[in-house]
Amino acid sequence: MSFLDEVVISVRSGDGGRGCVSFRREKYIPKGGPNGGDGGDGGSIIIRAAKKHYTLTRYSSRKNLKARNGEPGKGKNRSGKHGDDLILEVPLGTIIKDEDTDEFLADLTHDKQEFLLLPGGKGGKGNQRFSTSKNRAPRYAQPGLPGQEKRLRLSLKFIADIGLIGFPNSGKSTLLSRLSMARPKIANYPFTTIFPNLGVITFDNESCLIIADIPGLIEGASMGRGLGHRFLKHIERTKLLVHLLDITYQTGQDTLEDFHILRQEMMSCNPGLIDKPLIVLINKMDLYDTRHRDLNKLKKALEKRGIEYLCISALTGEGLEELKQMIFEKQHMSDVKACFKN
Ligand SMILES: Nc1nc2c(ncn2[C@@H]2O[C@H](COP(=O)(O)OP(=O)(O)OP(=O)(O)O)[C@@H](O)[C@H]2O)c(=O)[nH]1
Ligand SMILES: [Mg+2]
Repeated sequence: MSFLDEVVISVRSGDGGRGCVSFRREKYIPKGGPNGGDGGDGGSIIIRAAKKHYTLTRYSSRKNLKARNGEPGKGKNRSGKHGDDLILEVPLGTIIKDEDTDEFLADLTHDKQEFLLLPGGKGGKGNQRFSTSKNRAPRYAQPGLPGQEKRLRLSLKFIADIGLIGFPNSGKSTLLSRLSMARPKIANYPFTTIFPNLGVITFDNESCLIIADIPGLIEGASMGRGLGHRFLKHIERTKLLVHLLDITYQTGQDTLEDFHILRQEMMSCNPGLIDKPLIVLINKMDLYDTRHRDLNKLKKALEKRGIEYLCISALTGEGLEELKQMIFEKQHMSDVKACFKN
């Protein structure tokens, strides 16, 4: 699987077709009037968001893209054909900027949302259009206008409702696979997930929320350690963060300290993340041994800070119905998108 969330491409809209210079030539009409048709307009460059895509990988080898030129006008007042538009499909959450000026152009957040990036060049007028009472036989027509070019930077920031975060191996992908139909890779070693995954949680088959699983974060992520903070941008637009803690985690520190370390890393990368509503999940409870005193300390500390938490096992499913209920209640009903199956 390949994943690409940032790419620079060059686009060019189509040239307008030339107008035609032509005169009627018919038997018994010696001096026919002008009948040169107009050139067709060049194709435009249009960007369209499509929910079937979730990476920009399709542009990894298509870096120079051009819409079709308009065809020249023809005799007998026939206009040239318009050039076909070039429609560039991108995943929801793609932000488009002019690479050379850094000007913001568009942020496509809804399925089928379109943005006209570069209009095609207008086709030139044929000589029939220039016929006047003084000049009944104009010998000129307009050239078509050229298309326009731009270098674009496409950057993807997922549109997800819920972001899963936690240390590597804490069970994020396992949880995603339990809550949705997504089948991310799961394994008992850190950094199994190297690219973000998306899944959809449905509630009674009527509404749904999009959940994003990102690669595990470690201490120093803000300085580029591990896979760094590169993928944190994919949870910037979420409304709720779900932070997984592994109750069996052995680092020499306690689980609570691990929690603070990651909060600190997130703070360094993007302070806005810290203000998002949060649910903490104490995961792998099926492995919990009552001799671990960590749990009570952890629960008390979270309670003291007013942080909502749940003890779960992503593996056995313990606590997951409660989690779904909690997520559902946390989202305002108006935020829960209707997700009609079709
Ligand atoms: N016993 C038990 N094992 C779990 C539980 N949740 C996850 N695991 C196991 O923990 C390991 C890591 O799970 P992943 O879901 O890949 O963890 P992750 O957080 O996505 O890890 P990275 O992608 O590396 O960040 C796997 O072997 C899972 O089977 C749980 O609740 N109980
Ligand atoms: Mg994972």
